[in-house]
Amino acid sequence: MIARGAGDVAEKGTFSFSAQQPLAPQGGEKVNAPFSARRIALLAGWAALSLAGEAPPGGKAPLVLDLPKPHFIGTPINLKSPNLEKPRPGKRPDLLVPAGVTNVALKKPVTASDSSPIMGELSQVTDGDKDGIEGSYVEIGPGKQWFQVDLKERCQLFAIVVWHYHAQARVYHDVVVQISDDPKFARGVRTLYNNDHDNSSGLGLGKEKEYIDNHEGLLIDAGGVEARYVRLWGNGNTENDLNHCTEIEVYAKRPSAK
Ligand SMILES: [Ca+2]
Ligand SMILES: [Ca+2]
Repeated sequence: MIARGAGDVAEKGTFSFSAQQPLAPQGGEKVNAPFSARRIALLAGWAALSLAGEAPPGGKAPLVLDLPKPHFIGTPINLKSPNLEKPRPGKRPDLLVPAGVTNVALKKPVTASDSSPIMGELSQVTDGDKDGIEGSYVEIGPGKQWFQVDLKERCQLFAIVVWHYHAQARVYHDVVVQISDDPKFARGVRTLYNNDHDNSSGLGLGKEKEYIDNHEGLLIDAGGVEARYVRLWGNGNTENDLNHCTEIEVYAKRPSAK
């Protein structure tokens, strides 16, 4: 039995699951699941370094994410989409970030191409709730749309994490993440991620693969670029043509922290 929601409008697809292995905690990340003692010690050690404001050896350490609970396991075998990535063997590779980065998107203002959500509120994109349950996502109109976060100041960005909706296995189409210092994205736009392989959204040909949204979210290496605004584009998903967002996190250094 698969949870339904997030704009389901028809019995469009049936998913089944071929593997039943529980998801293991990911390196550099924590989930609501048991930890090994060694792993807790590693995380505690890194937390102590962060609190002390000291860079670990090499100046960087794996980004530690507070991941929500998984809602499905295994590989959906009937989920078809062009340009879909192959199942990943093992854990997601760690993303190394400088000490002291924080989620500067938390509680920041959110706008969207559709200012009247069908379900939820735009503020839910940055409210810190990443759960894959009813009531934890905002739904906006069909087709090509965007969500945008105003960080309120120019920050140095190292990682962006996006959760669309993860109560059910689905693929969101034409995922493009851009940054700019212009709230209208008319100038100075840089694209950090684009999986629109056929340019159906008209933002340029994307080199990334489509992926199945899950509790891990999409982790994007921002590489230290500076910007005030982050925009997440989308163009429907494998269940319907609506657009959803559960949370956007932006791990960055504020100007005062440099
Ligand atoms: Ca949220
Ligand atoms: Ca496309």
